This record gives sequence, C-alpha cells and structure tokens, in this order.
Amino acid sequence: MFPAVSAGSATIEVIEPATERVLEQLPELGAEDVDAAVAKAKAAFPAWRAVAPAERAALLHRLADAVAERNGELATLEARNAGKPIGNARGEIGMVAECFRYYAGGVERLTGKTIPVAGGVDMTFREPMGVIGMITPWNFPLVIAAWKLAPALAAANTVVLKPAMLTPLTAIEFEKLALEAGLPEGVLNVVPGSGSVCGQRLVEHPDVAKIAFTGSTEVGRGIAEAAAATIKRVTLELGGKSANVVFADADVEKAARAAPYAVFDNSGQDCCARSRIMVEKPAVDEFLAALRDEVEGMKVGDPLDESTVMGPLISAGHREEVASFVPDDAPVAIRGSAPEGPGFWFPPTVLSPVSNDDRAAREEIFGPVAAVIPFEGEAEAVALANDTIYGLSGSVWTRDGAKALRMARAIDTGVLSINSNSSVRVSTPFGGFKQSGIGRELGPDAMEHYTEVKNVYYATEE
Ligand code: TAP
Repeated sequence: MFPAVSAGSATIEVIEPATERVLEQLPELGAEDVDAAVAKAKAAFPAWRAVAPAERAALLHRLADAVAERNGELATLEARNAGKPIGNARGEIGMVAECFRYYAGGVERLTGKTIPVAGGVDMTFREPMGVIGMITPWNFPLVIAAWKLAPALAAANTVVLKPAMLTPLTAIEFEKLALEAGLPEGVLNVVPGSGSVCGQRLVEHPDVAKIAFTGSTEVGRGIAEAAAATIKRVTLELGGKSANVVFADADVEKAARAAPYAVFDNSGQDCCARSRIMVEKPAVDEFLAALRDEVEGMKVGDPLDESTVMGPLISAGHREEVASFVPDDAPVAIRGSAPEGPGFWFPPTVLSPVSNDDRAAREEIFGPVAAVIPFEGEAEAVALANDTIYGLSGSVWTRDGAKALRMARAIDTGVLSINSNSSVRVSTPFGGFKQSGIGRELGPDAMEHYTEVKNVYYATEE
C-alpha cells in the first residue's frame, strides 16, 4: 500500500496517536529523493501546461470524483493517523473534493487583461510558475494540501508536496489516486520526508519557483529566509492566537455553547483556535456556567467512535508542551474528561481568569487549553484582541450589528466571524495578518498566487 521499505534501510514509524501503535513504516527519504521529484516535476511541466484548459478542468473533476468515492477509506486513514474524530475527517475529505471542483471551475476563467496604450495593443497573461514546492503540517493533513494543490494544478503548475512526517499517509494515497484519475506522471509528486532534510532541500532547490507553506511561525520564518537566496515566491500560513470576543449584549448562552468547538476542535491543534475567550465582565458568570456544562459533556475518546468530539493530541512530545501551559498553580476553572492511556490524551481545559499578558494568552498552545480574559467595553476589547503578534481568525458575539461591524473592521485579523465560529470555506479567502502569514489561500483569487503576470506589447502602427 505504501512505499516499500527495503532491508537494511533506515525507516520512519508513523504512529497512531489514539493507541500509540505503529500504523506504518516508511523508508527514510533524503535530499536526493527531493531532487529526483523536482526533476520529474520539471520534466512534466511543458506537457502539463500545454493541456487544453477544458481537458485540465475535466481531469481535476475526475480527481474530485475519485476522492469523493473513496471518502470513507481516506477519512478512516486520516482519523487514525491524525487522531481526529471520524466525522470531522469525513468533512475534511469532503472539502478536498470540493476544493478540486472549485478550482477545476476556475481553469477556464483565469484570464489576463488588455490595457489601452499608444501605438499598439498591450495584454497580460497569467503564466504558470513551473514547479511549486508545498510543505504542509500534521493537523489537517490532506485538506490543507488540497488548498494548495487544487489552485496550483488548475493554474498548470506541477508540484512536489512534502507532507508532515507525523501524518503523511493520506498524501501518499492521494498521489496514487491522482494517477488513477488520469493526472499525467510527474505532475504531482509526494515526498514523505522530514522537514529538516527534505523540506529544507525543497526550499533551497533552484528549480522550485515557489514554496507554499503551512506550519508554525518559527519554521515559516526560516523558510522565508532560506527562500530569499533564490528569490523564491513564498506564501506562508502560520500560527494564530485568535480572540473570541463575547459582549454582554450577545446571546451569551449560545456563544458559550459554541466556544469549546472554536478551541477544542481537532484537540485544539487548529491554527484558527479561538483560544483567547474574551468575555465582557457583566456576562462572565453566565458564560462560564454554560461553558462548564458544554465542556464537561464533551466526549473525548476513540477517533473512530462516531460519538467522539475530541481525540488525542498528535504525540507524547506535543502533549508535554501543551501540559506546560497548565502548571500546578494555573487557574483551572473547568476540566473535561479524557481516557487513561495508551494514547496521547489531554482533557479540554479552561483557565479563568487570565490576563492577556499571561503566557497562556500570548503563545499558541495548539492544544485543548482555553484562556478566559474578562474585559470592559468595546475599546478594551479591540486593544486586547490586537495585542498579539498573530492575526489569523476570530469571532465577535453581539446583538448590536453596528458594533459587530466596528469590531470586525478594527481587529487586525485575516478572517473574522460575527455570531459564529466559522473560519474556512473553499470559496472565500483565508490567511493571516501580522506573523500569521503572507498571502491568502482559497477563494476566487488563489489561482493567481500560482501564476506570474506577463505583459506583452504588440505594436500595430505601420
Ligand atoms: P511545523 O513544525 O512548522 O511543520 C510544518 C511543516 O514544515 C512540516 O511538514 C515539517 O516537516 C516542515 N518543516 C519543519 N522544519 C522545516 C525546515 N527547516 N524546512 C522546511 N520544512 C520544514 O508545524 P506543525 O507542527 O506541523 O503544525 C503546527 C503549526 O502549523 C501551528 O503553528 C499552526 O498554527 C500552523 N498551522 C497554520 C495553518 C494556517 S492555514 N495558518 C493551518 C494549520 C496549521 P516534518 O514535521 O515532517 O519534519
């Protein structure tokens, strides 16, 4: 099923976080494997860009159909490898198919412009860049890859994808599915290798035109630095520390019942986690009571059980990091349940009250730990929400529409929802302000980020 491990070669074990058992063994890849994949992608590029647009669109539709048909199998693999509830995994694989359909529809709409000039005709073309390198994280493995793959392939680029080594299995399956669906050999190449070796080589490779990266701000910073050597184009989707701002005039009960899913979804391993829950002082008691009820009722357990809403963390090391945010003297106000081992379990935990200066409010925890930060009035809400190096997502809960829109405009963030925790839709742009990243994914403009603008002047005067 997966790449064969030859006798005597070094291997990497892929672990199932809910059981701590080895799910798969993969050969350890090196820089030479990246070089080979880039060479294949480079060789495949001229023929791929020459494929007629309608045919390229049809191929991407076929791939979407293949993913949809295999949803159950891919979702089970994702749920086991990433430790996410099976219902969520099915939703993510559904979004992979949706993403390919959306950008298949864009293939024939990627147009240039004509510009009035003297003495001739000036026109622009959206040219594919060539080989795109993609580096993706472990928390939403295949769906985040799809956000990059679909627009890049639709815009006629070829790709080398390096998935996270903690969760490479669905990307490996996806490459096979793409070939079965008719994508020409070499157009999509998956290299399941480590970031420090294979990721680094991809970023440095002179034949890679662009790196599309999703991951931590720290690694993203290193990628931007390394990419500068070859003036590579880079888009970065990085960390977050988003605010969930609840005003006293909101439907406080509704906001409180929704809040856990805005932090603890995917066990809190979500760049969009609204882990700073800011509550206007008069509403704090009502909010905490409803929040307690909801958190204590959350079913934490086996990802393959349909009733599970939260699975384990990704690894033992990550669980240790998350635990460091809940020292013995932490103001733990609510603690949900979690199974005993084996498995990298951590209970959903709410700290309250927390100051915005505390470590739990400043650093991305990337686990099921939320901080409740009381505030007074709109001005303080804006100041606190913006007092962070990040700016990825966020929510505002209020019944006052004008206030909601003032807040939405004032908060420095790429994505904001009013009376909702929704962050991501295939048809709307997604990405961050400040140290949450550079560029946007999804939405109608994403294909353009995988093109270069070419300006052509045609002299028409005799
Ligand atoms: P990282 O540790 O940054 O890893 C992300 C990817 O980068 C992995 O594939 C990793 O490879 C690779 N990598 C590591 N070092 C590298 C290097 N020197 N050169 C090139 N590639 C390298 O992030 P993570 O722990 O997987 O994911 C969690 C982070 O991603 C969080 O900060 C989260 O907020 C962020 N995230 C952001 C978003 C968006 S859309 N903004 C979405 C999801 C996650 P290996 O792991 O295989 O070694």
